[in-house]
Amino acid sequence: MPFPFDIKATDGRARTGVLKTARGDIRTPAFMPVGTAATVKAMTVDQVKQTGADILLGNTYHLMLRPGPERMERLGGLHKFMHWDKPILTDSGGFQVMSLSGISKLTEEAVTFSSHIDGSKHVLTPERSIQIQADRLGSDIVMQLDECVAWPAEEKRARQGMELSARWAVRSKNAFGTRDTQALFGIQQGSTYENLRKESSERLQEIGFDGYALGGLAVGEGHEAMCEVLDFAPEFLPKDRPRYLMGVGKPIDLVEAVYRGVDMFDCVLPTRAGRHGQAWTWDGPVNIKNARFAEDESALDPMVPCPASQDYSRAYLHHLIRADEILGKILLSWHNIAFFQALTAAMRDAIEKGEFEQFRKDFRARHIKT
Ligand code: PRF
Repeated sequence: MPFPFDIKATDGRARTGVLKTARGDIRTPAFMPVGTAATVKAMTVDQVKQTGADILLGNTYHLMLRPGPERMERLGGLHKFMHWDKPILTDSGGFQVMSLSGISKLTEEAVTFSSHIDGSKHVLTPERSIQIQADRLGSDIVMQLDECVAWPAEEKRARQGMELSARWAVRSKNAFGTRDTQALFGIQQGSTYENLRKESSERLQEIGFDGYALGGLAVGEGHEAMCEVLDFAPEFLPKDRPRYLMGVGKPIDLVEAVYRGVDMFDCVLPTRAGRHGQAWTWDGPVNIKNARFAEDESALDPMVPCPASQDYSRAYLHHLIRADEILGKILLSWHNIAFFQALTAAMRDAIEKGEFEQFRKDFRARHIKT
């Protein structure tokens, strides 16, 4: 294994640990800010670092279209390009093809799609995705190419996607080989079906990965249905390797997934919501555009260790967002990323103290408005 994963404490199914990479430690549970186009939107890497983020997520799909993988390699790779020296995990591209690109064609061999930027045609095979992530971008954690089946899916369709993903897992592993300073994660699929999630996990473990992701969730099934899948799906994966729930989620999703044994997350929510004037706090989401903040001189959250959360009044943020000022988007993105980092830090702390059950109860009581 290139990266040791030391589990420091467990509390029920929840765990806290450290994934040790060549570019630094990742404390789990971990939230990875999304840096789709070689930038965490509206933030400098120094700001992102200040929030306590140990790792960023990058996207094969976006970077292969612009600036292009070979150019990126000539420029020294993604870390150097964006001036981020900590770990980067890259997603493999298939999911973004399905959600963003024009007409796409999926075969046993590859996914063919047209760019959402200029309509140009591109092909992504499991092997090409590995090459782009590992060799061109220089990603620390590489994801296999998979197929995320839309929800709802009949069992037959869900099985197809799971089986294709399992065959692509073999090809991804063969293309990746074994490396000392880079890790490869497999992706469990199977929609909401327990038997498929189990079979998917078995097939992935036979191949052997450095970590395992749960894909195909948060695709419209809703919080309760996702939790029902998480009641069984993480348990099928090895206890001694990190488990990553892809594209999730809201703070309550993170808490409930950690409760069920998940270690890593990524989501555009904090930055995207921030750009639209939504601030996430311990008391739930707040729409800063709301008239009730027009003369509110309190900070967003004095307890979140971030200048954006402590140093500016809600009245000022309200004004900036209403006036569509760039600084409004910057400050709310910064605060939201800092809040998500504060949340994962608080979960790690609660697990270490053996108090996660109480943390979860308190969090729900305070965060969810009835
Ligand atoms: N597969 C990949 N990336 C993803 C997903 C998936 O299933 C999801 C689903 N929430 C988000 N990002 N490769």
